[in-house]
Amino acid sequence: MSDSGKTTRRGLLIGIGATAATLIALTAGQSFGVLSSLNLFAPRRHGGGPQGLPVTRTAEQAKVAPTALDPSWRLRVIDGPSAHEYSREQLLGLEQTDAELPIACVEGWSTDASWCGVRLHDLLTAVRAPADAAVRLTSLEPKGHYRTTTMGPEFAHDPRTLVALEVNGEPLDLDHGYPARIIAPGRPGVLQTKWLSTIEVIR
Ligand SMILES: Nc1nc2c(c(=O)[nH]1)N[C@H]1C(S)=C(S)[C@@H](COP(=O)(O)O)O[C@H]1N2
Ligand SMILES: [Mo]
Repeated sequence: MSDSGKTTRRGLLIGIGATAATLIALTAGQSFGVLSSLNLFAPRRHGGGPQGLPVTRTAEQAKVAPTALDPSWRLRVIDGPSAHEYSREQLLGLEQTDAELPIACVEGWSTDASWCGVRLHDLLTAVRAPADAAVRLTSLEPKGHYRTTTMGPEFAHDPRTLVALEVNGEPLDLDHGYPARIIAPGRPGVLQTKWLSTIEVIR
């Protein structure tokens, strides 16, 4: 009985080891193909990035570091002729809201995080955007597939949709979208725009 118990346990451990190795091989192959390198792989591991959250595209890869760190950065919220500009400090001076929301990436990971920032709805109200307004979000990225996204009113006015300034109790890491990013419930990770530059009301 005890012998067969040991065998079973050993068999199980080998099984788990094999599964983990297969998973790593599959994940590495899927994400990087021939470009696979340990350096690139490390930050993408589940929970492996800064602030306990993976990173898909780093600030360096997106070439945003100089503009994102520039003290003259402003978030512009535009509705036709009505425009407001906010420094990060000014955004921090507005009412802050907490939201527990996941980032769910199509590459096969999803991680919960505690976000804090300004409700997108509040910023839209400040430019007198209608409650059914959709918005276009633009990143500081000079180019890239996720530089610009649009967001329908059901997300733009959700009370949990934030222009996030902090994650997990700390100012956003540069790789997570400093100085400000979008986080909204029920949206794929690709639409959670990092390094926000402009929010435009679509009329
Ligand atoms: N501007 C910009 N935002 C972006 C991306 C990007 O490449 N550029 N990648 C998206 C993808 S694919 C995901 S899954 C999430 C990941 O956010 P994180 O790196 O903070 O975990 O950011 C999204 N926001
Ligand atoms: Mo993603």
